[in-house]
Amino acid sequence: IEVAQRKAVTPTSALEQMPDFRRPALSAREAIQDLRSTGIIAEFKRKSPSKGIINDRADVATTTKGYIQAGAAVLSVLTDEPFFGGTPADLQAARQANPGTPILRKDFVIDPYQIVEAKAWGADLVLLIASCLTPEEVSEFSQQAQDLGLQVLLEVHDEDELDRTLTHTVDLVGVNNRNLKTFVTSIDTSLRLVERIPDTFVKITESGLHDATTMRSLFKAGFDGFLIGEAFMKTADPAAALSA
Ligand code: IGP
Repeated sequence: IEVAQRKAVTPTSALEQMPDFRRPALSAREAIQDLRSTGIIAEFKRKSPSKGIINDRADVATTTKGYIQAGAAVLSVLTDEPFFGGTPADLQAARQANPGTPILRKDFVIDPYQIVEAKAWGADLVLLIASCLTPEEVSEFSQQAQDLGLQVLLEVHDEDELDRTLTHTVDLVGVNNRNLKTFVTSIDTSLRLVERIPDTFVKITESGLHDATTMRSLFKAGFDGFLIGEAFMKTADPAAALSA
């Protein structure tokens, strides 16, 4: 319903007229694989279904700029309002404040229109969640993203999702440590799935990451990148939490 409403107000043709639609997208793949990269994808997230309000004071421009100064390679900005309190304006503000950094539009993409939105709002990559999509949708949507110059992060939580949906038009594969039904996070999910992801994909471990020891063992297991939100956002100064 939400997407349908936005489509009625701003048709695809209007999105295509927005200035950022023409901006060449930045490569998250390269930003993460760079030898000097920390591999950290730092997320701006106000609230979540599992934790309730995480941070309702942080400013998106200040926080995301601070993340980059503290060493983040890529930014992730929630645009889902009902569950995560994010908005399109958050993504646009992060884009403006960080012209040189790849940004992920973090949302539940279920309609190709949302991929055009992502491009028009200044994103460089989009999230596709395997558990929300058919294999046909994953390949269709990732092809469309590629046509727009956007990269794709495919999120999986188990072997079956990975085997069913992985396709060559995906750039990065993220293993979500959080079970979206029970909200329980377990690093073992990442450790189990990493060897099943072919080396042609950049490998990201997502959710529930809080300490350097865990990140080191995930790096050793083969992960290139780390998607972290709550550990930073739950503090008064999220960027300072990243540098610490
Ligand atoms: C970040 P955490 O536990 O560090 O805040 O997790 C990120 O992985 C999480 O926000 C997330 C997410 C999602 C949010 C992973 N997949 C899908 C919304 C939709």
